[in-house]
Amino acid sequence: MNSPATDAYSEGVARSNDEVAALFQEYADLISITGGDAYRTRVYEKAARSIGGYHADVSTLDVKGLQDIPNVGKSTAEKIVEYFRSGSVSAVEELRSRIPAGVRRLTAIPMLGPKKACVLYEELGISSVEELADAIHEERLRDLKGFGPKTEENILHGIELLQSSGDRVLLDVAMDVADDIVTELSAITGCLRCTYAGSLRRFRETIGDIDVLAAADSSARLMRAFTELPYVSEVIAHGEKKTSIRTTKGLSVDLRVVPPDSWGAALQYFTGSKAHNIRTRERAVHQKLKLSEYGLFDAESGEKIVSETEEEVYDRLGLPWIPPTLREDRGEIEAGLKGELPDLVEESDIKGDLHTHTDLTDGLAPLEEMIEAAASRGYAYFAITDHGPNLYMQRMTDERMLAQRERVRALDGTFRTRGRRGGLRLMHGAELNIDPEGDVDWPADFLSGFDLCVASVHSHFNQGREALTRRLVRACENPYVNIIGHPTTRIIGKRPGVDADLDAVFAACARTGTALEINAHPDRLDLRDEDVLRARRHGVKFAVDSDAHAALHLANMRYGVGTAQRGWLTKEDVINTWPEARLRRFLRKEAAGR
Ligand code: DGT
Ligand code: CA
Ligand code: CA
Ligand code: ZN
Repeated sequence: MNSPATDAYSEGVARSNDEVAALFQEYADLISITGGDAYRTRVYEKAARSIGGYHADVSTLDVKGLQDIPNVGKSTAEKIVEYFRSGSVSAVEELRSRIPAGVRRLTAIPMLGPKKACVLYEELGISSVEELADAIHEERLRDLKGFGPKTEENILHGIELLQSSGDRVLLDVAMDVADDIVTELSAITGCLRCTYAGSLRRFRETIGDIDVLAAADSSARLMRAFTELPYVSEVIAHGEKKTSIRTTKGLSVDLRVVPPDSWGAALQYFTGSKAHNIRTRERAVHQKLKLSEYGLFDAESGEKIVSETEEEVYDRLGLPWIPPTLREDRGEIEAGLKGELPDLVEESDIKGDLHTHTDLTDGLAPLEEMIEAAASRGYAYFAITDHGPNLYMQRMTDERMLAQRERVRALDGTFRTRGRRGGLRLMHGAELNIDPEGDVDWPADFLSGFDLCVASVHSHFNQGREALTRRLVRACENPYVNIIGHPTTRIIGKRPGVDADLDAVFAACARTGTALEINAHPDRLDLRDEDVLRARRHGVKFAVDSDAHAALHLANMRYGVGTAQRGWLTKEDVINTWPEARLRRFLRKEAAGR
């Protein structure tokens, strides 16, 4: 396993171990607050202390290795593995969900544990973040036992962190709800059109609220159906033009119903972004038009101009139709005027997935099931890239990897797919772990046997900018590393990306013929849109991958493609839209420097 003595006191160790220690301390608190067994509370408190003080990075250990830590038993070890795999522990989440809403609102603050939250709730009646901020400013916390000026400062910092991420939800969470609402409303008699607009249609990585738009001659029926959806917990506003609800999960949804002849203008308006709309409205003014949520009008006569489609609206403004994922005022208006909008990559262009896992390591599905799912998506090729031996818990060996390769070779071409006449083409790869020095799991002679290698950072996120940059650049320089997986390792709303000189990494990718991944997992979307835009200017190629750990996850590809579009990428930029022969040439890395 990967815990050489040199790692022992690096910042990375401290950080992973502290994270886990804090989590188990919280778990212990939660057990005690929810009236759990005092013995279990002590078990997790002791585990928290041992982990905080342990010499090796817990994120690099497997269940067995973790049990070598004093006070860590099998079930604690499994929770640690779960944490590093998924970013959370279901048992902890379950208890979190059982404490009073007031306390829960407070524990959303990153620096505030449930014990302190309970004290604040019970002693001062504080049940919201705003009330807490007020109480701190009024210095009302200082009299409480266990609170001092330092605690106040920590909490204020936590409130800042919380407010910067806001009440937003991940793209896939909003998408699932929106897809369902659109399906339900579309089935109502009189509904002529229905779709989601807003940030969701633009595929932003997080969503503030869902904006659904429908066209109908009369809105009453639609509005009623909307408020009667089974997961509506509250009707915030109920009107003829607009109705707002909150779902049981706390998500707000606006439904607007417009007459069919203003569908195009309304869709354009409510898709946004606000910044893009300000620009389109300026264009409208120039054309003596008025563009608003109510439609497109002649500015002088006030006469409504029929605008059944967005194309008509943009055309009136002297622009080609602009794809929603570009509507952020990042140069799309200028590009549109010059006829230079990119021909964006689309999900249907994707010929295969180049980063996926099976149950040989931490995936849930057997090899055949993953391949079957890939074939049913109509892919032409598909890569299996289980973890190498250097990553915690993976139990990978040379023999296991080679045995998998034989199975992959035997199944090559045997699954029928829309994408390729001779059946789905399989590639055998690996996801290597980039260690703190930038080295990967195997020596060259073993690596040369893979069709492709993804290499990713999975620990030691806090090495410092220079070390992290060198580490990623060294990985690019490895002739067997084809794709840098989830390049910044961020987890949206939970873990910031590593502090590396990304421009140096992008330049190294371009120079060495190494692709950057756009990891399509909605928790990651890494690289993010803005970094994609920057990397693209370096001439980097990209791989949009699901990093699926189960067959269902292959469908996350849509979020990766959305992110690629937000980074202005075309088919040419994305290696897994290329025909197999061209992809294989790229994977040989020979042409690097061309
Ligand atoms: P979100 O909900 O925070 O994820 O982001 P959006 O973009 O969905 O924003 P939202 O829900 O406030 O509004 C939906 C769209 O409506 C927005 O993208 C553009 C349009 N819109 C809203 N308010 C304004 C405004 O004050 N001016 C203009 N021009 N457009 C607006
Ligand atoms: Ca919205
Ligand atoms: Ca809205
Ligand atoms: Zn992976």
